[in-house]
Amino acid sequence: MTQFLDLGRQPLANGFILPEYLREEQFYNLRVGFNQDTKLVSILPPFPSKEQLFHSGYSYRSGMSQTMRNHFKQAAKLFPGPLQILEIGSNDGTFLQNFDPQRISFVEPCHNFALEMWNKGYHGIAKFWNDETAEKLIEYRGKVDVVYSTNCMSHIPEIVDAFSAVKKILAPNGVFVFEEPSLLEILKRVSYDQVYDEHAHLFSVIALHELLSMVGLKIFRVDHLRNIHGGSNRIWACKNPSAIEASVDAAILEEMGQRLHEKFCYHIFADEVLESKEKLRKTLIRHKNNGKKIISYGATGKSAIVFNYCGIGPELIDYVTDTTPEKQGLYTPGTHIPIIAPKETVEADIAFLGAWNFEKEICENEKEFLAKGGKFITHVPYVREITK
Ligand code: JHZ
Repeated sequence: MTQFLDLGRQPLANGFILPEYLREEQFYNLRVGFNQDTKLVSILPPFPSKEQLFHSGYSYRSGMSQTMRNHFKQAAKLFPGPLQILEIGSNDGTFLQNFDPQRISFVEPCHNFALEMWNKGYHGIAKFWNDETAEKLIEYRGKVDVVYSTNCMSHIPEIVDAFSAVKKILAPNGVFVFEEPSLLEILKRVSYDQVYDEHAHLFSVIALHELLSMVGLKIFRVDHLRNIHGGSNRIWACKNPSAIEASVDAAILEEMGQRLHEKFCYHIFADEVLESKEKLRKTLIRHKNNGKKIISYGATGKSAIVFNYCGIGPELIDYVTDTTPEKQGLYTPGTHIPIIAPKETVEADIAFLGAWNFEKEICENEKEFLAKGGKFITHVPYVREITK
């Protein structure tokens, strides 16, 4: 592994915290490396354990935006008819709820979410995804036609074992479909805040091709989801594809064209990250010195990384708004900015877009703020101001 990026001392990205627990807050050093053999980009140990990250107090809900609710509704249409589906990492059930409980089961390590799904009549296990969990599910419900997973595989450090367990639970003609942020898009957009403790890996199609082959799965289709979480890939893989679609070679060739298989390109990225940090800090400080009131929009895991890496705290940002009830009343990890429920309209001169991946939806909802001269600031794909 070659280290190419050091994002410094970081708290748990989703470690929203109460003031009385600030002394117990945990930190680690967030470093990222490139594996020359597999071409995989991963965070470097030591990092927090999966039990520290995913537990019954986990507060991220995938259904908190219209964009994702619509996305999962559309995605569910990909699997019509009587197919038996397993969703790995079902979170708050935004995808799963589009199906009859007879057709779908789930694996979700956060008990708070598993409980919600059980209460709605869905079958599933509140465990981490691994070989043992796959065995248990096979015992209860047999093999499945589809394994679907979004923003979960990249969260599993033992990724080859996770893929191998997927292969085990797939019926002979079963299909594995999973969505993850695209490493190519992360590099293009300098969205370094997609790197954090929960994201053990950032996947290129090149690396996925390699890793899935190791367990006997082949990619036969790649969909680019340009507007999902800053640009994601939906990967389709199975044991014996009858045909490989042109999208697979096209994706790999595009990534090779951008040199994602060579460590050099990651060093360039690291320089761009540093530049982004300096520009963002300067921009916010300039506005603050000019007497502007700045808040942040969306208490995201991503903004935890930006704030801690760039040294942005309560001296610059008055508060953060977030629609997730579980996050309101807490403080941002590491930087301790209060999180509150959103107001009717943004009450500030400037709002940093913590949830920049929902820029379109947020600008649409906050037309009044923009019309009154309010500005959003984001660092993706470069530090810029969004005005009316
Ligand atoms: P959002 C999480 O990352 C964690 P985060 C995780 N590791 C992962 O992989 C990705 O998701 C997929 C709020 N919001 O999706 C809701 C508003 O307040 O960017 C959410 O708390 N107002 C599993 O945390 C947050 O912003 C709004 O209008 O970086 C968005 O979080 C909208 C649209 C959202 O994920």
